[in-house]
Amino acid sequence: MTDIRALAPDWWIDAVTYQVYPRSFADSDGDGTGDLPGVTARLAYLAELGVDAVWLSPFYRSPLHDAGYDVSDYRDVDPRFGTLADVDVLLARAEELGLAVVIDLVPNHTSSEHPWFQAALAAGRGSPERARYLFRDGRGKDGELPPNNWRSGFGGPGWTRVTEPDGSPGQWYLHLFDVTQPDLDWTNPEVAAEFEAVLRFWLDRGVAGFRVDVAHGLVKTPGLPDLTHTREELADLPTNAAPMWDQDGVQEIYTAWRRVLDGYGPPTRILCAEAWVTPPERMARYVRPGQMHQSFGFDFLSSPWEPRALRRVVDASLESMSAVGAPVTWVLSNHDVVRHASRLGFPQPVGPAGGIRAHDPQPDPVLGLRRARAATTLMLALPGAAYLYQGEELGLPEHTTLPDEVRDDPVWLRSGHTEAGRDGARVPLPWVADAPGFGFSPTGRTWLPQPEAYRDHAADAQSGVLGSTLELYRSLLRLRREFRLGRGELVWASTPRSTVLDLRNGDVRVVVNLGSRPVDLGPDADVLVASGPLTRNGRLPRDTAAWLRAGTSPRRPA
Ligand code: TEU
Repeated sequence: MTDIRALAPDWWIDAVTYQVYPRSFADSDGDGTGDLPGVTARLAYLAELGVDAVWLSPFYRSPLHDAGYDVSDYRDVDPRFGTLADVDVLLARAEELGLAVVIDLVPNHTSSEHPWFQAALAAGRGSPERARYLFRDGRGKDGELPPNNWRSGFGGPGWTRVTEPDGSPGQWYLHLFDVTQPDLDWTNPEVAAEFEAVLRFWLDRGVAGFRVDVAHGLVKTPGLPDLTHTREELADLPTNAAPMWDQDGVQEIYTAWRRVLDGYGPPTRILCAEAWVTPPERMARYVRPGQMHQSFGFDFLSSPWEPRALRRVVDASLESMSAVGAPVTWVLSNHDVVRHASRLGFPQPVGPAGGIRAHDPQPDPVLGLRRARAATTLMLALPGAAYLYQGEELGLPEHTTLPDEVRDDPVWLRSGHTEAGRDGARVPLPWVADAPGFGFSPTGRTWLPQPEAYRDHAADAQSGVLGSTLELYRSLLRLRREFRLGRGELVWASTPRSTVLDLRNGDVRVVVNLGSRPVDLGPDADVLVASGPLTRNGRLPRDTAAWLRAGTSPRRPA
């Protein structure tokens, strides 16, 4: 089994973790779907990029109705992604390269093809098999109405009625996501015991931790009461105003998991919460002492490209996390949101969700990439940990013109084809500009078509090219490590109302120009790295960020 003892004991505090979405990272066997041997073959690229860890999105056995977030066997690999032996090879290679490997854990729901759910269907009402999930009788005269008014996050009702073994119309089961993702009942000790065993199964194999899917959803308000707020009201309320999200009991589950993980360290095996929770003080509850280690800072990801908003989010994130002694975990992109090189390419701020279709207003790719590079340059200068999403180091835009008929995200289906969904962020990566499928697979097959624009973004077209996004990321990661920025402390030099963010982290000064005019960096500015070229007279253009050696004289306050 893999030995990860070479990692620093507290490697995760300032780690930069690269999210691999296995289906779309690299395909080794030519079937057009990425796989684990494909990942292993490219781990050296990630080590060279300069990240500390890799997070793998699910590769478990799954019917892939939600791209693997519908798990039918938590202890096996889906044949499309490889085998358990491939996991071992991957972990061994990662260890050689000094990379920690974090895997995805999906505890809120299983696949409807999981043996537990199949057994629940067969066993009928009132059985212990049903008690692992949230089966309820319907309302109405004959139980023909769902037990409550909850909706699925993907669209449509949150409940589906089953046919009982005798053929009669039966109970309903809850699914906060797709119909093929029945929610587990976390008040059932059998569920808790099973997941502790799953944790151990993977920890024993040598993983360095888990990203916990929908970490804020496992506990529901007892009695499953109706949701009494409208969508519009909920937008302004704390997340826990909804009876299915961020309920108080949820942290008890993680306290128990933490004990399991602590039995394996050092180095620390981590838990990272995927919890879309506001306000930040509630989010901080997930990373109090004795609970999880990290929780994605989605407020930063969701912030408009606007100086005051960014500063507020950065401050609020640092404050709320430091109050519980946890680092902030910064992130700008993942497989669920519009890639930041496109999200930031609209003149008006747009939210991270939804997806973009061919007939929608299109982002400006030049503006988007320029801002994305500046945003990453800011993010990687901030104290704490950070996550990168595969392809962002290539400056990849979202695929915004995917033909509707190839869309695979259940969001597209369940929203009644009103929301594009997340496929545009999940397109196979371009590795080689002049190869079929841009080198994603040896046959050129790709499970989603790649846009022609990906040619210019191919890794081989950027490697060694001065000014490329790939080289920018490499420089940022090298300098971040050298100056220990993840362990530093942020001190603002600019005023809160300034259109320029000017801050200091240890020996590095960071300037981000969000105003309209180029900014003078001072007479002896020593620029370590910049997200884009400076003007001819050495000024920092709009939507550009730079790291400078601190100590150079400050610019006139903006
Ligand atoms: O996402 C959970 C989540 O809370 C949502 O933001 C989700 O992205 C949104 O509803 C999409 O419109 C996690 C995974 O990251 C996502 O890929 C899965 O689909 C989801 O859980 C269900 O497992």
